[in-house]
Amino acid sequence: MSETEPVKPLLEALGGNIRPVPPVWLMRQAGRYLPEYRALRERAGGFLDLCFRPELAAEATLQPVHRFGFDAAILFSDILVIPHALGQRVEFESGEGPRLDPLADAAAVERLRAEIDHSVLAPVYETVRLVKRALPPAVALIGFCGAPWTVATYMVAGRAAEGQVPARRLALREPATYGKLVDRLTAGSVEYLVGQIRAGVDAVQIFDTWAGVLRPREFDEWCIAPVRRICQEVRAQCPEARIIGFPRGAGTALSRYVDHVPVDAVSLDWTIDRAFARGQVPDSVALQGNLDPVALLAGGPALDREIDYILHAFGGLPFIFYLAHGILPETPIGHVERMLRQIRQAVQT
Ligand code: 1CP
Repeated sequence: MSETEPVKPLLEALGGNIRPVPPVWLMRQAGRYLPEYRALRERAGGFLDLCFRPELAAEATLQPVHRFGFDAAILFSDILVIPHALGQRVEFESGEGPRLDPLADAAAVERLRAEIDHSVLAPVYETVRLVKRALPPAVALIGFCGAPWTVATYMVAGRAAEGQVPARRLALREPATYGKLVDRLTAGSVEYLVGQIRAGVDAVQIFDTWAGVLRPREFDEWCIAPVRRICQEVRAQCPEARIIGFPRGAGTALSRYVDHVPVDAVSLDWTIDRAFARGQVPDSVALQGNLDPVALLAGGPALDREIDYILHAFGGLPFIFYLAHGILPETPIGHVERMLRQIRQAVQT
């Protein structure tokens, strides 16, 4: 690496190198716990307006990096921009989460666009270019998409649904219709990730937030198979792509995931036993995780202890310190500062 290219600790870890101080970032690090985000959100109007206005989305992306000095920025967008780009109506009601026109049957799936509309996503790529120009050189930019199963759960139910019953019922009753939906999501996600990578993101994460509700066979067919295809097809177009998988709630299926999905790192949720996870994942795959967002919310000795456990459990491995799910809006900023101090001091002394 030349002198003009400073080391990005996050990319070092993804490349299998062990860092004395692990790189750190948080899921949903831009968000309502930050007063500057709340102010920006008010200026933007709707949530999708914020996602599709590059200057504002770039500002949201940069806010947590400027405030805390994280080792990575995550592109400010949402997994539901893909259904939007496939022609489904997507809205965000404030405080209520996403609302989509549910895909009730085969005809509704047929009515989706066959391919994503790139003009809808063009502003996201512009955000990537703006952020890249403004980021400190050692900070990596992470792009992302939702995994087909998780995105399908919102498309079929039209909202967050307990147990993801509507999507599972559709997949079981009408496998051909579900298969068609997943094929479109898979192809659209490949194009979307390639677009982000070409615009300049350093790595991408594939969020499978609802993988944990699946039976083993479903996990293999609905989580592993399409995400494997996404990774293979992205790598065919961008051989240098760095990919992080997040099969939330994979539990004992973690080893099947890392055996079959060609990821550089796997993100762990906070329910998994850390020694078990270490045993399941080969040395060639970095680990990312797995602070419980409630420990970060609680703060104090409970937070300090959790951080110590994590640093101890994943010491000596290529590892990225990460919040295992989205930061809770009521989390005090002081807890995030305390966490960073502890991670960066503990290992240096
Ligand atoms: O009111 C607001 O400002 C909207 C809250 C919000 C934010 C800040 C939503 C709505 N999305 C986002 C941004 C977002 N979403 C990011 C980028 C910002 C960052 O991380 O700093 C990312 C990576 C996501 C990804 C996302 N969206 C996921 C996967 C990760 C996860 O949370 O498991 C999922 C499931 C979504 C859907 C979604 N979008 C928004 C909400 C509230 C939800 C969850 C709905 C639910 O199931 O309850």
